[in-house]
Amino acid sequence: METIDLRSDTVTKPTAAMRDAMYRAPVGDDVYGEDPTVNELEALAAAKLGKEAALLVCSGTMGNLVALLAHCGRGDEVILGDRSHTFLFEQGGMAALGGITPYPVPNQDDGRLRLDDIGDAIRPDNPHFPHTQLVCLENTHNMCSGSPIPVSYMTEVAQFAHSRGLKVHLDGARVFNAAVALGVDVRDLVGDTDSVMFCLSKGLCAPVGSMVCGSADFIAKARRVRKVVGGGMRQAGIIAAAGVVSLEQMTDRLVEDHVRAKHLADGLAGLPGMEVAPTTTNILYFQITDDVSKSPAQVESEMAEQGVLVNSRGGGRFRAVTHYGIDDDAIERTVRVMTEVMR
Ligand code: TLP
Repeated sequence: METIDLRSDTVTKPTAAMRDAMYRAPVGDDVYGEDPTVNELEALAAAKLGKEAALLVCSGTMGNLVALLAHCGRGDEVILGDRSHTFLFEQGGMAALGGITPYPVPNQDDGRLRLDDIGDAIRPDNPHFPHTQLVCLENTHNMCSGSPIPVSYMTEVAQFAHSRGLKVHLDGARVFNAAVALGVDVRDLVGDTDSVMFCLSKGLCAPVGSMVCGSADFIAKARRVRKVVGGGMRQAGIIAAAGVVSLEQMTDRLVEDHVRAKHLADGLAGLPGMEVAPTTTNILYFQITDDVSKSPAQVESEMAEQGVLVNSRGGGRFRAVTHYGIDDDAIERTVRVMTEVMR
């Protein structure tokens, strides 16, 4: 029995086309700027995102950190969501390594930050306060049901931030999921942001890697920062080759993952003791209600015994993420297993 791994889209393995491209990739020393495959990937990513330049980094966490360190100096402050990945799950790297303070404001259930909350968080020019430098958004929003945030909102926040002298960084780990779900070109979604990080190694199936995109000047700074955090990779074309396949072949198919997440949501919605959050991308949250006699840990282990893995988020809340390794049969089997476990 094959395991159905719904813990994350990070579990995706490289496709046959990726392995082939990795095998054949021409490589060189990227710290000298001499890896042709890395250069190709960076040019492709910049063009896809509509930015002047792009930089390959090891991970999403490194990409966000590099972007923040390039935008901000020590003592600066960043406004971001209280449920954002950067605030919750990146070890406070901006503070630990960069002397940057996070100023969290409430994420609404669809992942947005209220403009008033952003406005209230901007520090006046006063020696008691740090300098506010940056607003960070996340799209799709991982902890807010994988919500895609529309172009109009992205523009509204960017215009507001820019009018107050702030820059905007987007944690777009799953920005292609957002673009596909909204039916827009990813360029339009990120057009008003000053920098974007997106991941190759989630739904796009590459084994390693994320990209930071922005103006040529910004990426030149980010390249320096990447080196000091140990991200100067040498023959990284082996990794970049898979990323090229991600961008050329794997973006449009993300819609299949969204349809399957919706099927899973529909299948789980009728089960007793289960509350299912709405989903429009590949991330689905569900909650085991208090009246269920089994503990969340028991539910999780009974599912695992039957070969279905999900991510436990505490308090009976679970996350299931669809991806390239999950087909229609896997969704049907998951619903069958959950029906049995919840009986
Ligand atoms: N998210 C992972 C875990 O860390 C939770 C996942 O399984 O969803 N931004 C967002 C919005 C993310 O969801 C993640 C990873 C990152 C950044 C960090 O990317 P990596 O894992 O490549 O450092």
